[in-house]
Amino acid sequence: MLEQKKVAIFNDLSGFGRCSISVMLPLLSVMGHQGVAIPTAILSMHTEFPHYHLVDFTDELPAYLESFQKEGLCFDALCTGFLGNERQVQILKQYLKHADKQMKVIMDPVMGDHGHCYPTIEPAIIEKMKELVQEAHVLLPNLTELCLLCDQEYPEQMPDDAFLLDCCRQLEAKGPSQIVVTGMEQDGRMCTWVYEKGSVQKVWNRKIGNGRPGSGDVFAAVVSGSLLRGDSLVDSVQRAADFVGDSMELTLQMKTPHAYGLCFEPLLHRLMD
Ligand code: PXL
Repeated sequence: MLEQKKVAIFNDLSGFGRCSISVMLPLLSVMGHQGVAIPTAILSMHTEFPHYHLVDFTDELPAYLESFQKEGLCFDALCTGFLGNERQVQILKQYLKHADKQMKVIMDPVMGDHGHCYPTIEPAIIEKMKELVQEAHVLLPNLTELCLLCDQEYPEQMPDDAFLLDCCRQLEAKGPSQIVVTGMEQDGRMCTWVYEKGSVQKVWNRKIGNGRPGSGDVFAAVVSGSLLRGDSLVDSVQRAADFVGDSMELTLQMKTPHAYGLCFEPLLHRLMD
């Protein structure tokens, strides 16, 4: 590899529990890229642990981001994840206004799951998020987030293709042309929808266990890392879904507690080529 990609990771940094920047950095590194942390908050552990300690980093973000611009440092890609408050969404939007237009923006619009918003997600953030996702090239919502972004009721059954296509077209009309909808289950298997240039491919996987904290971050990092290596979107999604599934299988064998996230480290070597 003669040229490495620089990937900014705009997300929180949680010490224990395998999520966000803590998992995205090693995954991007093993795929040959240089990860650059932009922490939105620093936590001793993620918020599923009752005694987590959180230091909010929102006030520091404008100067932190400006320092990259002053040094003339550009990124090949920017990955965004959980945003803790409306101001962070605003700061990110402002940064994107002046950022290099070549930078691939890959957003996981973290807001909820299984038809419900996470406790920190207030209606005002959802409205801001609708504006922010217009700046994404690649969008990785789960079904709950897709519905929130498109003002649709969350369907209790797996939605039909027409529903998903309609939502993706609606989003594409305002920005992102590559959309990956995760977290759909049918007949005991997981289905990931890959929308690109108006058409759709489905990626199927075995359902193994129940999602763990950070599995979305592992998925997003592998999709991003593969895309930056030049793989197609559907191949990147297949690789990421397989890696999450295999990590989950290993995690269940290792019998670690749910909150400890995915034990993906012993499998990192599989992403090297
Ligand atoms: O993406 C998982 C995640 C990320 N960041 C924080 C979290 C969690 C899951 O609980 O609490 C702070």
